[in-house]
Amino acid sequence: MTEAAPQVPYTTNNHGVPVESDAHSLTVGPNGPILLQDHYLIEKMAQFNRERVPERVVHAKGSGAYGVFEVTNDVSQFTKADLFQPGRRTDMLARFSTVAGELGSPDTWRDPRGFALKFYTEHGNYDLVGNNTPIFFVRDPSKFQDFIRSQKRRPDNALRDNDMQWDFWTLSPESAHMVTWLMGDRGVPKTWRHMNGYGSHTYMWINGGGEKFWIKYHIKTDQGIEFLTQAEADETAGADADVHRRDLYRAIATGDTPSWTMYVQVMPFDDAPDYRFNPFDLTKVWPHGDYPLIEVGRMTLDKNPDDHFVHIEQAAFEPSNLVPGIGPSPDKMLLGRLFSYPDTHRYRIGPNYAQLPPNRPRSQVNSYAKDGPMRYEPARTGRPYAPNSYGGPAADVERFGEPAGWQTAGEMVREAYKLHREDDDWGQAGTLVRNVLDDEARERLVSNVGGHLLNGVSRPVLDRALQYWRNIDKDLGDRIAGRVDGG
Ligand code: HDE
Repeated sequence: MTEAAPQVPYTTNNHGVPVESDAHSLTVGPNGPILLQDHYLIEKMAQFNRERVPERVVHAKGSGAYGVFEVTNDVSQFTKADLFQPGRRTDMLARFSTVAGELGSPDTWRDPRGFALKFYTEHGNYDLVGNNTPIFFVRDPSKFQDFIRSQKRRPDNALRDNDMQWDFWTLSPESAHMVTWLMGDRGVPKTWRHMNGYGSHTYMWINGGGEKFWIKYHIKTDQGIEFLTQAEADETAGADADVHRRDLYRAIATGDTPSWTMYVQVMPFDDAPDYRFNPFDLTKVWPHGDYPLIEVGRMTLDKNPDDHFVHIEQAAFEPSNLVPGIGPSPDKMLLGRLFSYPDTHRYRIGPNYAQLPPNRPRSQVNSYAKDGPMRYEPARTGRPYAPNSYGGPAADVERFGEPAGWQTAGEMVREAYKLHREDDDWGQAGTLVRNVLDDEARERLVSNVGGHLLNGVSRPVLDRALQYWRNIDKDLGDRIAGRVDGG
């Protein structure tokens, strides 16, 4: 038996009992059979077999860090949310991710990036679960599962398949704006530090007087936007699949703390019905000329997790975590998401996931929930029901009783949104190509799309894809067709 050096603590099993060896199982003689009473060996093997929780069905590969959000402007006229009040500093957690790849997939695959934020506010957790894109591929939650399956692996050969991707996109023209965005420079950020985040959906803000506003979040990188070309991304995918994870960890560890400035666009509540676009359609942006950016505050990430699994893999973000002063909007995608996330957490992590370190509110939790697998926090009251006459919590209707709602009535239907006067599937995508991109960015877009289409997309999907790009912009579509036919 060797004795551990004095400064090293002795190994124990999971129950704190000192173990006899780190290296040798208990056998009958040095060559002999292993004994069932070697419960430490059994504990090691059994624990190992249970080390994984299911990976996220989307956004599996990612990483994140803790930080702080500081308010830098007075937006109290628009929201009473405590984290947005002047002078307030709120601890937070951020997680960045790719969407379609699995847990071990390269960080530099062309994909949107998740931009999930959790703010530990005085009134519980506020989660802003956005992407690095102000828009999305579809506008009805019923199409999300189909969309994701078209981006993931085929059931027969377990390969990703560009034909499948373009098949879905070209049969779903509402994807045009987002696909244009994805195929452009921002489809592969240089690092997570060099990309913007967006709330993407429209949300509601409510001020202290009960007045409501529609808002969109923009979280702009203070490091500047930088991207990788397709060639750089492909090379990096092989050289360092974890390049973005590594970059964020290194930056924070060396004190090069990244920060982002949060802005909102604010639309008066009554503008919505007659706005030129449907302001709740997730495939549309609100032009800044209509609703300019208003600064809110700065988020800085300054603390790496000491255990990735505990703090990042088990982090549970959910758009339904809305605090007083912030509400949802009639965006059908957002309303679908309000159900989906807590549901996946109960399956992926377990019903008491809210007690784990990254998810535990820093404010009081006076819920009546009790029991369930892995519960370790005692119930808050000896009488687990409301109302009770033994001092259990009671909803403060006076302060928090007003739902963040809007008026609605109508027949039950399964229909697309009613169109506003400038709503269509191609217009904003065309504006992006013509008015936002410069010549070089347009050329890279042609090259990225051409390369993608030449990689396994066959007729008739290919013909539809060329028409799709001509619908976005005739000239651009012709250039892509030239690339594909000449290729
Ligand atoms: Fe998600 N999404 N999503 N999503 N999403 C998940 O939740 C879902 C959508 C986003 O770092 C899942 O915990 C539905 C839009 C991020 O942990 C799942 C719909 C936007 C993350 C889920 C959408 C997002 C997720 C998988 C359509 C940007 C990673 C694991 C109605 C505005 C969060 C999980 C993290 C993760 C469902 C669409 C962003 C399955 C049903 C739009 C950043 O619940």
